[in-house]
Amino acid sequence: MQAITSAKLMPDAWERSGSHQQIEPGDLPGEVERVVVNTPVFDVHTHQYPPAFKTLFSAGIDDLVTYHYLVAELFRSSDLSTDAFWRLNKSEQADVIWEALFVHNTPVSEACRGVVSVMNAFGLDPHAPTLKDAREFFASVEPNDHVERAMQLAGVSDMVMTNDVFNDEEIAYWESGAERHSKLHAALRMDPLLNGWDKANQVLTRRGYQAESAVNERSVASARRFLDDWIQRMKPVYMAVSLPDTFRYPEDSLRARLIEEVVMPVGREHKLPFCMMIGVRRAANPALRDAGDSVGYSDVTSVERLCLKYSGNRFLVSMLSRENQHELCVASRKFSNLMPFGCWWFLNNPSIIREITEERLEMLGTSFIPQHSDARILDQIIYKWKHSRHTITACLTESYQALIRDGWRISAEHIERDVKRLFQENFRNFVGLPI
Ligand code: RAT
Ligand code: ZN
Repeated sequence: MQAITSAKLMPDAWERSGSHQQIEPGDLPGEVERVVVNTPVFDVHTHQYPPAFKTLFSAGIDDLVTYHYLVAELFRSSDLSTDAFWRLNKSEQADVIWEALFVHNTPVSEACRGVVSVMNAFGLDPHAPTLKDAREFFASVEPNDHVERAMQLAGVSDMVMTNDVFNDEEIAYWESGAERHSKLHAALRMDPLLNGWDKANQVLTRRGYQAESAVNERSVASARRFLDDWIQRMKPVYMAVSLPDTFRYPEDSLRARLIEEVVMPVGREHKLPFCMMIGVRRAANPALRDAGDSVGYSDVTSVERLCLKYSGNRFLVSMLSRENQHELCVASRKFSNLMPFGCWWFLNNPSIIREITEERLEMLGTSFIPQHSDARILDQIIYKWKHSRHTITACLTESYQALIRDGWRISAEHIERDVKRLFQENFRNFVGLPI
């Protein structure tokens, strides 16, 4: 009795929300779509660079059509040998792919459909027999304007880059003070450090950070100093690595020692989350180069052990295998220092995004980061976000419909709050950027 009386005195969630504009069930899909389409997104993992990083800046039709996802698809629809393909220059490669995948076949795959979507966004004809007009169009676009236009068309407010501190070409731009872009945030990527210490220690030594093949005191001190210096220079929003499906923690390995003695302390000191993308089997077919990587089932208990032992560190985690997604949701329910993000690479297909996003909504509410674009070519943000928004709208609509069936009244303010959290706030809070 007591409980009922006090419950009546409390304003209910509806009144607390300050909104009285209940959405009629028939209007719900349109309303969710309106909010999802109009809420700018923080793209938490891309391979973008500012135009001032000239050779690394990638945009336009030849880059789009030679995207490594499409290179892999070419060899399923063409007799050309990989050797012959790699002997062609980029425009010739694009012509071959265009002919095979867009002229002689219907471009129904996700990566092909992406090119169609981008061409339409710029008023180009995806039925064109050649790439001539598209080339002329992109040649006329000024790179800085191109970045602004692509971000605006994609509804992207900010992007996180992938900044490989072991890549000599990239670090030359940083050292020369090449102009940055205020909406392109750095991410300190360190794959060689954790996946190939045998070479990484030589790079460190060559750059003046004396390291040895053993992970001893001297190597650890140098590696930490190296990261400190690059954090100072890049001001990254997180440190990142991609890891193979065989990644285990704890284990008796150089990688585990480097994580414990270098990455974790540096992360705590600089308050930087550690982003782990787990499950890639590099060079499954080396002849395909960048397109030759594959996927493997990984171990989520290793992630849990890290989250438990390093409760003062934060972990952004994406896993490549579809079979790992449910376990990653369960792990995220146990550890608030774990933030699952995105539908990575081979998962970035509508059918799988749908499944993963529904699973996450059911198990984590709105406390996750639904997607990242992984865009390597600037224009890809347009299609990747258009496609993801379409699927996220469907998932959210279904969640709200279920909630309405259970007696909840939904308002535009609820939807706006949720989408803002998913598209901006979860990431900003996790990495410590202002909302
Ligand atoms: O999705 C991709 O383009 C992959 O080749 C990788 O870049 C992956 O996303 C990574 O960051 O390692
Ligand atoms: Zn990536």
